Amino acid sequence: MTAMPERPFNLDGSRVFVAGHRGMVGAAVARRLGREGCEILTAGRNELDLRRQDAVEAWLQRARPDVVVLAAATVGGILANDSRPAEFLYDNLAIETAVVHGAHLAGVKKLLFLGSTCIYPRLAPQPMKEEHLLTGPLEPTNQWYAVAKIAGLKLCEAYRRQYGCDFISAMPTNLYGPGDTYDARASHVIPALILKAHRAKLARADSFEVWGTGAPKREFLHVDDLADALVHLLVHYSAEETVNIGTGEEVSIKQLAELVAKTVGFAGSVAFDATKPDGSPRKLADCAKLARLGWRSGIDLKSGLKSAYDWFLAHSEKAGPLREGGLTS
Ligand code: GFB
Repeated sequence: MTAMPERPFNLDGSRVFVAGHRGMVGAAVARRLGREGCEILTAGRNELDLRRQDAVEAWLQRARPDVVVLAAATVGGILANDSRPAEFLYDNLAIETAVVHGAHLAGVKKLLFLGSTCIYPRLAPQPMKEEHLLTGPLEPTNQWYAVAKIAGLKLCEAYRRQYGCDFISAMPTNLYGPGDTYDARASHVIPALILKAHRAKLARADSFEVWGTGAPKREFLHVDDLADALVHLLVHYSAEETVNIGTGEEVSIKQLAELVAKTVGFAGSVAFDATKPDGSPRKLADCAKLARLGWRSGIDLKSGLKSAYDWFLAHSEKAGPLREGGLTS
């Protein structure tokens, strides 16, 4: 069953706290909310550490938002997840407990928590439905992040059940777009491959490196599409169960690498490094529930990659071929 509220939630004139507004997702949400006639509240890292319960509670009591979009998180690609387990678990748990509990105490009317489709079992049936949560073991490379995100969505369920809070959660598939983090080691696959293909083009190299076997399949959602879906859910969804957000389309990492090479204008080949992990074999989200709620993705991968590369080029003075680190938002 798809639970639509009796009346849509009215964002017009409301005060919306976007937690994590400097990240790719938070920034896209703030851009999209700019069209809704609401007042957007933000707090920079130097002003508020979202992992500190007391500080978060005090800030929320002062700011009194009507709505909270919890887009703040410690995130990264497969290697960052695998090599920084304590940060991925602790930071995300601490942010969630501080913000969800603080929002309850401050009388927030609606809260939207963001997770990831890595909450589903590694070998979940494909496409993965919301009901597949907690039906099998997690993918080991991102189990820490997944456990934290499962705790976050359960917090929303628990506060709804015990205190009647209108707290909802959404699980987007792999994201990309303007404002992404570009770092050859720490970022997700799309920004990493854009960076590597771009550097290979500038260096006139024969190939660029792609981790793993190229066989895993992924579904990619442009962050502006995500932001649009989130606003739709804020207005039209009110129930315990989480909601998947995706495009319904998947590509292999090999196909993705070729598409990135084409987008960047790199004519060489790709070199697979099979010593790096593949991670989940497939992660396709079943978005039938979101479709029943009246939302579908509108940005295809080809045009989305172009907009991501355009953003990268506009911000890439720091990401030349000789630089080891990357470009972070
Ligand atoms: O985007 P990614 O790091 O995340 O990797 P996951 C996706 C696939 O791309 C994996 C391959 O099979 C990688 O081995 N890949 C190929 C690369 N070349 C590269 C590269 O240069 N960099 C990266 N990063 N990958 C993450 C989770 O899993 O997905 C997070 O670890 C989160 O917790 C996020 O859920 C959405 O899809 O494997």
